[in-house]
Amino acid sequence: MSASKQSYDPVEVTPLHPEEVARMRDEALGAIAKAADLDELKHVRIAHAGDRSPLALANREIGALPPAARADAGKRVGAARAAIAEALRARETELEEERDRRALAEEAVDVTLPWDRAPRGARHPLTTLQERMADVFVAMGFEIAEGPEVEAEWFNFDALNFEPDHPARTMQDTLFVAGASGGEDSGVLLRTHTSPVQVRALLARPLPVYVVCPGKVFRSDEPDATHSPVFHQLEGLVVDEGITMAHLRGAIDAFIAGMFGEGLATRFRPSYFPFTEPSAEVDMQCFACRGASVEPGAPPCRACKSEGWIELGGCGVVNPWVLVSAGIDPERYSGWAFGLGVERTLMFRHGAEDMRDMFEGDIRFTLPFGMEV
Ligand code: FA5
Repeated sequence: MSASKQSYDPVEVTPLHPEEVARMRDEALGAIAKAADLDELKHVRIAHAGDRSPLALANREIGALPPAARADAGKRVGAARAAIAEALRARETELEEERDRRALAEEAVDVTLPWDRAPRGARHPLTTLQERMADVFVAMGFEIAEGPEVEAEWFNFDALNFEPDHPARTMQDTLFVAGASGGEDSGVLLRTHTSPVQVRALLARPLPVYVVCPGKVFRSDEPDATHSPVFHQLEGLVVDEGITMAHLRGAIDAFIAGMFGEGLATRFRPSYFPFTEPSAEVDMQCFACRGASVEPGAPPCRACKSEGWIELGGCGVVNPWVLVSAGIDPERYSGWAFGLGVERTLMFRHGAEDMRDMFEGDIRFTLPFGMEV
């Protein structure tokens, strides 16, 4: 800093020498020209035109000059600062234009490209799983059979050996289609399982019959985490000569290997269905923990709720009365059948906690299953 005006020492005001002012100006102009973008220019502005820049500091020295020298020095410094300000303005305009040009090029939209008005849809995970389950049997030589969702009571119950007073026939379990009188005596209902397709297939096809039937079924169940009033089943039916429960076990094992991989055990637990005798509930060893989660201290398993086994559905040897209903000689032919729940399979196969997510239509549930069309 300079001393008082009276004791002016020319050595201390070197910054005001014409060469020095010119050097500071040229240095600033060089830095401005070199600034590659607006950010860099901002730093150059602070360094060469800010309050602490060399020329601003030199400007403060003017007061320390003898009065005769002040005007000259003031002009020099003023001209240098004006040149710098002008160069900053010009470079800023240039860099702004360059930035805008780049943004326009980078964000350019080709309005001639083809586009989809609506996002592409995909099949529901239940549909693809149902097909995959059926495919395992198709690969073993089974055919796909179908039947109506609005079904005759005879196919849904009578032909399957349900007694006239069986509780499943009441409105508590079954959704009847109102008859002319408006009551439940129309003889028409929403099928409660895919088993009526057994009888339809036996009536429509020549023997032997090897079919699977995927389809929608209806029950007057309250929706909760593991129940839905509308759900899907995969029915399987074989009727041929010499068929036993051993063939059923083999087919179920092949299905599990096809869907979940080799080496998982199965077990049959005694059960009751009017249309199979003997009947069983079929369980598979948990594919996630392979039964290990039942061991004391083992980490819990979400797939089987640490039970080690997963319930797949019902099955059994076709009751001879069903064969008789379809006009087949039970002395010559025998068969087996099973019925698996597709929603429950999706739940344990993919760790879905709540069945309601499957039909509430929120794509946050379906998207992780992929966009298979
Ligand atoms: C039956 O429906 C028999 N027709 C299965 C059968 C076929 C047995 C052939 C023997 C021979 P069940 O009512 O247990 O059985 O249902 C079979 C499967 O459907 C169950 O294991 C379960 O996975 C599924 N299921 C049953 N009720 C519901 C429901 N409300 N919501 C979702 N899934 C269900």
